[in-house]
Amino acid sequence: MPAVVTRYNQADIHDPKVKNTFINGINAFNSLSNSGGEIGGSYSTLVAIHRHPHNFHTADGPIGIQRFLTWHRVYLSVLEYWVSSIPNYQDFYIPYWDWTIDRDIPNWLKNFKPHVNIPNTESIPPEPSSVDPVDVSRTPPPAGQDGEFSLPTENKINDCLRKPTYTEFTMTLESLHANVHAWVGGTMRDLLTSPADPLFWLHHANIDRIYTSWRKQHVDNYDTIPNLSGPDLNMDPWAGTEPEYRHWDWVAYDKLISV
Ligand SMILES: [Cu+2]
Repeated sequence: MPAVVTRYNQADIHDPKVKNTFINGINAFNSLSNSGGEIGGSYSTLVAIHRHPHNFHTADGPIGIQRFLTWHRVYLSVLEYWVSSIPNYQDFYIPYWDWTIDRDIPNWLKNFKPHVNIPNTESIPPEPSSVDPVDVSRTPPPAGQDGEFSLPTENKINDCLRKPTYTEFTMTLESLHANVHAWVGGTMRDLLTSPADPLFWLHHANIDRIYTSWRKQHVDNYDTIPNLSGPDLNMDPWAGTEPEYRHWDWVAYDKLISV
């Protein structure tokens, strides 16, 4: 894992170099071939891991509920690890999109919709014949108008941060997070493709920031830690267990939320 990374609010980034590092870093990672042999070592194979059975959403059942936040926490760090390993991109990090304030797709990312050849298989490297080509698409409602889904409000997030137990907190947050996927629409709405959209990472960085904020306000006891044991603690396909990622110190946020 890399040394300490600070993730900033995308709206506060005014240095074009930082934005270019994000966009060009993902493009460089996306241009690596699928056949590096390292799991998740190219953008398309990393995206593909989100379609493999690693039990990390409520839809996967009770264990998925408990693994959602930690699993995605590792997933984000793995992207930062790989992209920052590419020459010239050592400063790469994932900014976060605070959709409670910025109620539209960030302008600088509106045209960043890469083409990703997602391997449609669990074997790494994948067979060339089993690639699911995706051109990132989005279908948000017109600016200023309500669509079928709405972005979570600050009030909703504050209510979520007041949930006293881990299970209540994570279930509420995952459900609010799903609204953002549905609001963006297109590639983001389908869990088989969602991480292909670069917005996925900014959205999940905000979710992780909310988790970090909640964590700060809750000491570890039976009710405030994920209810996991045995192999469910392993954040497969990567090494490391939930307790190791709970109080991570290699990622920081410029601002946390206190309620
Ligand atoms: Cu998500």
